[in-house]
Amino acid sequence: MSAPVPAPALTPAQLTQWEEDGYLVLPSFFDAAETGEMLARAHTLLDEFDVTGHPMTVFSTGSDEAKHVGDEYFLSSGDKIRYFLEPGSVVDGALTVPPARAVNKIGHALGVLDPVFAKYTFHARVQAVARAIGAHKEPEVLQSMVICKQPRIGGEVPAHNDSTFLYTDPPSAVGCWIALDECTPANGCLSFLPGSHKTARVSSRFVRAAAGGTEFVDVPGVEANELDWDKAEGWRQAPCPPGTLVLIHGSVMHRSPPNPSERTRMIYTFHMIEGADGWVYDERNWLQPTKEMPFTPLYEGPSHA
Ligand SMILES: O=C(O)CCC(=O)C(=O)O
Repeated sequence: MSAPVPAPALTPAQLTQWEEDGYLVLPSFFDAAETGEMLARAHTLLDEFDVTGHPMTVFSTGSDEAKHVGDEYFLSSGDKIRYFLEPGSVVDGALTVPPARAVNKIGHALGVLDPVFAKYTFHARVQAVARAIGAHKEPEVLQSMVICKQPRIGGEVPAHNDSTFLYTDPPSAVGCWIALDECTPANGCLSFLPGSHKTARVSSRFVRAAAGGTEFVDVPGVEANELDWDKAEGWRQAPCPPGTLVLIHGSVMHRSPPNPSERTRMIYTFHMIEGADGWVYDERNWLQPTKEMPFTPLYEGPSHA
């Protein structure tokens, strides 16, 4: 008897939506037990956070270079599990809230180094969805992290597209964003500008500056985006329950507001780029693979976890 043919990971309607909108919301992608395991692990990591000796690196994402994170702790985090603080949690070099409440995000190799997050990053269902969208021949995983969006102090993520931050030539980034808590307009759910992946150019990229730190530089030959994306018509909120997987095209504009509410908005996210010949991820990018830990092929999984 021949083996049963597996059900397609995405329906034709979902694939059309992905192509039209540049993002796709897949509720119940992970069940309650799976999501609960990731959420519990994220809380354990927060509870284990010891601020002693921490350089007090805050994660801030303003497009103003002076405000963008770029110290050594950040730049060498691609093969580690490190804690970045909310700007609103540090005053005069000291925390104003308990350490577990001060963390903006934990990254950037969580999905490779942590067994729980590795299990779900390289899950057969994730691999099947990656095959279904067909964005990459040889997807490689990078920048895996928990984003906490803490109650009251969780900061804004301004409008951006991910290929600016995970630049390949040509652009190829895709985000896999997983809700671990209920995400609502009140606690800072994602919003998208549907279809903007077709019009937004990846005209700038976030790199290591020669003088140290980080900066945005123009991508040669690509006309700059002139639009103020925040003022564009058509932004759509994407509230979702825990267990939802949201696929994010590397060129689609998206953002999330601050979290003034009393409820945490915890998520886990990782990204993929094309690892096949013909796509270049160069040494200028802020996030660098290391000899010990090159970016991990999605269809192989880590040898480190
Ligand atoms: O979770 C958020 O609020 C922002 C995430 C995001 O922008 C990303 O993963 O590219």
